[in-house]
Amino acid sequence: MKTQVAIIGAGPAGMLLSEILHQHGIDSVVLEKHSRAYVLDRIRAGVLEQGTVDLLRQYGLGQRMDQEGHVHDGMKIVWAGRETFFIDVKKHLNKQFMAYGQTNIQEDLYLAGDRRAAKVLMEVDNLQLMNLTSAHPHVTFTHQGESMRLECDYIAGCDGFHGVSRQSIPQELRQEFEKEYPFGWLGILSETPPLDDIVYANHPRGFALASMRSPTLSRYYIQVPIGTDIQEWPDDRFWSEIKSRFPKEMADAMVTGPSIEKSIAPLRSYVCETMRHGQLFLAGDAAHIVPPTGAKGLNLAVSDVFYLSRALSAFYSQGTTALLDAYSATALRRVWSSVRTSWYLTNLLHRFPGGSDFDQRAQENELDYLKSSHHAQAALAEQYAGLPL
Ligand code: FAS
Ligand code: PHB
Repeated sequence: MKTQVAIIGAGPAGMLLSEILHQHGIDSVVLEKHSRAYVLDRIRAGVLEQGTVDLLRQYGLGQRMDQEGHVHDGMKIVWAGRETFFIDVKKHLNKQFMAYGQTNIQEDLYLAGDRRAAKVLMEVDNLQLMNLTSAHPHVTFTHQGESMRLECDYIAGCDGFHGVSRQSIPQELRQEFEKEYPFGWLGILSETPPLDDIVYANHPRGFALASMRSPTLSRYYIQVPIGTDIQEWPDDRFWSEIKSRFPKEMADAMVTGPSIEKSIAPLRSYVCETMRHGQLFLAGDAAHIVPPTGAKGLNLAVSDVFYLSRALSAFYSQGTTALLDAYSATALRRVWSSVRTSWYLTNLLHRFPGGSDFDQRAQENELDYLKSSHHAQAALAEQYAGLPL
């Protein structure tokens, strides 16, 4: 097989890149480890920055999002059950953000791929990236029991944190930055009407978050200790706990119901510097992980794809490699901005086991400053809404 760009991974990064390259007349083949059903079964992100929304609309991928998504002017922060304030993104930046599930985006991307008969091979195995520093790299893999070889000009590593692409960069060329947080998020999806706003809660019992996927689908999270066994959290216990972490009027407004999905995600940050090795370019979780506190993971995957697709389009249309050569530095600048914002919000809103009384007072003062300062709220609004691409 031969193509211009081999894309490893059919998650949001891989499928969005394939779609944008196609619209710029660039051929690609997408190679995915799992089945489409498996990929669609994963419940993940829910909040889209304005830049992500604009990019999806620009490439004709926003119709269902605009019909079913929920546009927000800002998000609420509640603190120890008493102080509530609204980070008004619309007022400060004249921007909004969209609540629309990653699962829906994934479905929209697969359907767009089907409409153009995209070359997406699912359930490939034993995938290896070869000759990355030559002008003619290739990928070997097995598919439906057959050994295959895909010749290409470039490889986009969109295979997530546990993929093979980042591991194909020699260790000595990778500078890696990691931070593990001492807690996780227990999340549920329920077919119940959500609260009107996305609400982040800092409470002595721990962090909590109220979000949504549609007017009839709610997404809630609570901070839980590392190593929590999900079997210890039947629905009744979850609902009682999350209500205890919100002010009474919000807790009373929460409509409870059976969970249709329940999972625990660890919180960590990771950044791989460099995002390029020879003809291999990393995009999305393959290169970086952020805690979901800032709703940045999926949006970072989209910004990587924006920069990489722009660079590949410049190469194939004008023969210039300047944007390809600048890709890693350009993408990493935005990655670190989102990593820092996610780190700031995670420290602001969670209760750290073993945290000192000093840490607690400093956190409370930060919340008090944020509540009372127009400038502090504008700065957070700018970061939460997403910096310009
Ligand atoms: P993905 O991991 O989504 O996709 C990578 C794809 O590559 C997968 O389909 C995988 O099967 C495939 N793959 C892996 N190895 C391969 C191989 N060797 N060969 C071929 N294919 C291979 N972000 C938010 O903004 N908000 C959230 O609330 C949020 N919650 C999350 C919860 C969980 C449990 C996880 C894991 C992540 C969450 N994220 C969240 C982040 C998430 O949305 C990612 O940022 C997003 O999926 C990134 O997309 P991709 O880079 O495409 O990676
Ligand atoms: C979600 O709706 O899943 C969500 C919202 C905001 C976050 C993280 C996750 O910060």
